Amino acid sequence: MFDALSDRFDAIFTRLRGRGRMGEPEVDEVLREIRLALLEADVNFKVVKGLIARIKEQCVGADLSKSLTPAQQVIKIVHDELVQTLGGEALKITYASRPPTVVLMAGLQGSGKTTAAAKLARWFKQQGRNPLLAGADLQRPAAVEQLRVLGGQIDVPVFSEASDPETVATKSVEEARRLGRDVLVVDTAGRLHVDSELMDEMRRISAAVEPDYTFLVVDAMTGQDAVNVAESFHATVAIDGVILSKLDGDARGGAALSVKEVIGRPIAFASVGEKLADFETFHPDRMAGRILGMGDVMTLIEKAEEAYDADAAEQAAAKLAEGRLTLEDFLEQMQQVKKMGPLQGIVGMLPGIPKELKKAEIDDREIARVEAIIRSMTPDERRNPAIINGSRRLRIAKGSGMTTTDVNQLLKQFKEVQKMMKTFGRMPKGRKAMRGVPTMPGLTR
Ligand SMILES: Nc1nc2c(ncn2[C@@H]2O[C@H](COP(=O)(O)OP(=O)(O)OP(=O)(O)O)[C@@H](O)[C@H]2O)c(=O)[nH]1
Ligand SMILES: [Mg+2]
Repeated sequence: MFDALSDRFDAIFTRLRGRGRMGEPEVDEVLREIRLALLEADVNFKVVKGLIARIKEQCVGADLSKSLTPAQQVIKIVHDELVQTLGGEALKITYASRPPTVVLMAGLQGSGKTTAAAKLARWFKQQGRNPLLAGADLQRPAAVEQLRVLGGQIDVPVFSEASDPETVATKSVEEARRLGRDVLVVDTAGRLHVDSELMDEMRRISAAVEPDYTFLVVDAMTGQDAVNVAESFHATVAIDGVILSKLDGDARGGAALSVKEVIGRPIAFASVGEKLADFETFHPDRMAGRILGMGDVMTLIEKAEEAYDADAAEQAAAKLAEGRLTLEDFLEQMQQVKKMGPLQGIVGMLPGIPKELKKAEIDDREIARVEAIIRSMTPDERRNPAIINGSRRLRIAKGSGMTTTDVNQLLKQFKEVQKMMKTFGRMPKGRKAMRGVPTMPGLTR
């Protein structure tokens, strides 16, 4: 998502950096390019118009002609304005003083409501809450079952019954109180289009549960219609926040980004895949950074911390500092990296990584091969690779189904990592910033 837009900005900024002083004509030219890039990414034209006007106003106010690095200044202005357009700060949930905190899901058919309801429940669990899911989509017989399956995966109970959506919603609040559940996420039925039937149902459910938050799930692939849909829902049930779903798709996505500006409610969460863990708080600054090609270090670190065992990290760090990294550690690190999900996702978030590398296929199978080789070694060999002679090499190659060249290559690679780690080890010890961020053996090739 946003790849095309990100590429465009990359090109614009690269050209911009080559510039010296800038007057109004030069600024206008850059703004024209930015405007076009946004429109091509399907950002709503009214949103683009406002954004460009604000950027221009600031560029002029900044008196770029006197600035030593006008390019940097322009980039910063564009960045800050984009952050504002995306909602400024990330949404913080305020929990109801009298539980449960009720969250109502709204959205068109297939937008990802049910999936997002379960993802949200998982997220609340991670926040130390005790959620209950309610299935108030009684349109499709399979809808409640779908929710139950998802609830089962995250160990969150699901309440529903064969009556009507309003009754289910009302009873689910009572059920949450009875079970001592402090958050209630209510899934609702969607329609293909916004129609009076859907709006009536939403209005009735909303009146029945008096939600603390009504989240509108918007499929990032829907294009300009997303803006109209958001306006209709907002007029009916007062949306508190937007959940952008399917951000992992390859649509241009700009329309979804316009929703905040149009209804004046923030994007609260981003759904970035089909797995229940593919869900994150939406951070406007990080998203702006990602779009403008500045990487997304914070999300990366959060992801790493979530997946990475802190103790193992500290032990590994201590070994690194002493230059005692063994192939066993190497293997362990690799498994940790694997836990973080497809490498490509992570590499894309790193700042300063050349575009070509971001696009390059980073092959998880490569990691599997390295793993196979290390697993075919004896513990002694893993700890002290120097003892691996010709016959051992042959045995390891056979055992792992690889060639001796593969084994040699890995050993050479490991030596390089070891050397690199020794350099790291000379850095002051206990650097907090390094904690939880594993080194990535798969990337040292
Ligand atoms: N790739 C991807 N697929 C998603 C995402 N969110 C949902 N999906 C998929 O989109 C499809 C529809 O999702 P649902 O959660 O069932 O959508 P819904 O809004 O509840 O649909 P209705 O109940 O029919 O209105 C499912 O196949 C999901 O797996 C996402 O973030 N990324
Ligand atoms: Mg559903």
